[in-house]
Amino acid sequence: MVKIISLKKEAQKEIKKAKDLKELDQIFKKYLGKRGKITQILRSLKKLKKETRIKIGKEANLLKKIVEENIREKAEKLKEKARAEILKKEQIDVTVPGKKVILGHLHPLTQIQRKVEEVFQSMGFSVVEGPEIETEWYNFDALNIPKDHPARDFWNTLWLKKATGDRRQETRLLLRTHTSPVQVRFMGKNPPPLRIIVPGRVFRHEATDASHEVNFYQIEGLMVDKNISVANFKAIIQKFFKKFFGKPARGPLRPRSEASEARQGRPIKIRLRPSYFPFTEPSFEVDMTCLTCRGKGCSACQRTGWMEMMGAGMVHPNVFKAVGLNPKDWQGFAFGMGLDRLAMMKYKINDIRLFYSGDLRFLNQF
Ligand code: FA5
Repeated sequence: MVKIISLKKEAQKEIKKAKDLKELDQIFKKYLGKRGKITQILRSLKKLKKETRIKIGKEANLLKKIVEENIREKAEKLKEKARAEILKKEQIDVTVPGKKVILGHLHPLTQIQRKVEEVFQSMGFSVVEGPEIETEWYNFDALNIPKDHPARDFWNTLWLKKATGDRRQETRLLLRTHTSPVQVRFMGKNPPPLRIIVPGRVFRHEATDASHEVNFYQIEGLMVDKNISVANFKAIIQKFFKKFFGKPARGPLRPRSEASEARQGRPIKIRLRPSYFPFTEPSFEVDMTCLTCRGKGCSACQRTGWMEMMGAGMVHPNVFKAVGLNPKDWQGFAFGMGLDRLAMMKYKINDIRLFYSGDLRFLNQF
């Protein structure tokens, strides 16, 4: 009897102390499991005399019921506590301010490229692309610049190493020095009439300064049809400049529109200068008033007040012949515009190298 009373106290103390269901399960096994303390008392009953067996049996069964009940109640409490803890963890405080997601934006040169594409597309031009690794033939020969022609010196070229002993490589490879090879690639596959622009990266092995980079972007333009003349080129390019500089750029550095420049007595001027390119005849260069200094002269325009924006001209008969077209049937104009320089003028940036600096203080302004 004494044993039963002390066992009850012992079990109840342990049940009260149990911190989780695992501990409670151990307690169950200790007292009520196969070899549990209470189970053993119940099993030993049969060895007792009838009178004692009835008395002890009654007490032991009562103890079993009480301990079972205590364990069940404690299990409920522990489960409830665990549920509350999970709920607490999963709680969402809708009033907590959200975390700010940092979004990037398009590079200013990409923004300018898209704007240029938009303007030319509105004038019926399609956007075409070509490879940055080009063959010597497309970059030079097909553009009427044969080997040993002095004009090859205009473009300081980055040549790619030939795989040694590779006889199959008939033509040398290079990093294209301009977007003009795409004129030939496109005309070779698409019969005129045609109007295309070709934006893309070009490479030159030359010293950098405020308006020259080793790696920069050009936009080639090509229009081929019957009866095309320099007048058509002038009209298209004037319209382009008007549309491109006419509207203020997005971003904090908004250049004044052509109209407002004109009101100030300082209109944006464009001039055509006679020039020479082996793949156009006649050839010219197009300059515009340097908007960084408004024509006064600065480091960006090499103190001339003018920024050279593009080379251009009427497609040379030899280029038409290289793609199997009869120059007597077709005429066209072509131009190669410096995209970086357009961006410099649009945003009044005085050094081309800023575009490639990766400096966020610069880039975040656009
Ligand atoms: C050419 O590259 C010719 N392919 C352009 C052309 C196309 C002429 C079609 C006729 C017909 P040029 O080397 O001048 O020409 O370059 C054209 C433009 O690219 C320049 O007017 C200038 O705006 C830009 N440019 C040239 N070199 C650099 C440089 N190192 N860094 C940044 N922009 C440059």
